Amino acid sequence: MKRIRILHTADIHLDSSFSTLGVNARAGAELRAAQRRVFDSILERARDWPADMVLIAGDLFDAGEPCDATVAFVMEALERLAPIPVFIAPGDHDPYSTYSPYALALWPGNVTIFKPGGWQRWEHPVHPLVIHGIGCDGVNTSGEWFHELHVDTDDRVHIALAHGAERTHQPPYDDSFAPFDAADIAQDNLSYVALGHFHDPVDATGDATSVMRYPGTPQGRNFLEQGDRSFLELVIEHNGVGKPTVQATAISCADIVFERCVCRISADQGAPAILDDLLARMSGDASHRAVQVQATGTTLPPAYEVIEALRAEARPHFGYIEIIDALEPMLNPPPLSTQHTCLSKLNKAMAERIADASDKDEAAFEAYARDLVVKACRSLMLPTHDAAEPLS
Ligand SMILES: [Mn+2]
Repeated sequence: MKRIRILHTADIHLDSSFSTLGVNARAGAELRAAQRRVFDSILERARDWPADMVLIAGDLFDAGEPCDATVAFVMEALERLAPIPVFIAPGDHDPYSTYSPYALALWPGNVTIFKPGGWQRWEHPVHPLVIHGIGCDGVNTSGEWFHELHVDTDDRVHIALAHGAERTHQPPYDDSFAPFDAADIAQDNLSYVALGHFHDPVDATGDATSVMRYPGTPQGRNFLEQGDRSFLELVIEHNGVGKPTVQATAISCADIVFERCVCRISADQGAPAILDDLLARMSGDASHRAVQVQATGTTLPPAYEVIEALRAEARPHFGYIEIIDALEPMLNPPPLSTQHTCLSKLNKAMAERIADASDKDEAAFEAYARDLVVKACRSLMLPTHDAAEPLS
């Protein structure tokens, strides 16, 4: 019985800009550092397990021409892994082109980079094992190469490595680069297809005769990539007769976990208490959480100030935090609604404007204007106004 251990990862997207998150430079640098830590930890696991080989199914880099320091970081990390062989099939974000780092002659001897333009094969010098791989060229987006692999009918274990979108598992928010059907590549003597492109883990095997998996991105990059992330550990067992068995296990590895939560804001509960509540609700260490908080409740001064204070106080505790102001305007805040004062008349007029607003943004803007005036009147100009006798 021959047992082969393979580590399969993809879509690491080193050097992402994180610009769509709207993060500042410091947070962006921290998230990029997290991507590197995750990459290092995956290779450390490959060394300790130990894996017989590592497969990287594309989008190792976020762009075709990553910065030199990142390329050097990857080359050094992979060299430390020697003699464990590493196979890379460049993806649509980091295609194999003239100016790509993949075209450099500096890659360590244990690294094989598959080129575009046809399937290449790597035959193990000792074991009955063949790796078939192909890279993206940055131009061809058809996925036609998934039809073009022909695997020998022999007693060796055959594995394919490529980047593209299996049609039946295409998520609605992802682009459909290099679309193909599992049946296009599946064949009797192909044990495993190591795929990359989808950022959530996907088992695309379906009815196919070959096992096909996407490990997903090992480090989330935005709030569509929430929760823990993983890479795959594969154990392929082969006794030389019949089809080898493939067992795939997802191993958690995200350094910073993205998650969303809802937090009810009330002015009588100050920012420190809301922050304590938020920290208690985190599933892990807050400094390794990127959190998007939906702040709900009804606005009445000083609720805006609570959100502002919460933003400032929460920032040092979290890997990254954004607080979305989803407060609803309060049309008739007490005690204005029951009074007969200039301020209550102004509130009534503004409440009509808020109610008549054409959209949510305009309503929020009118409510904010109303709240500023109410607050200014109460704190500066008319300190006793709210104490006026209610209408009977
Ligand atoms: Mn991709």
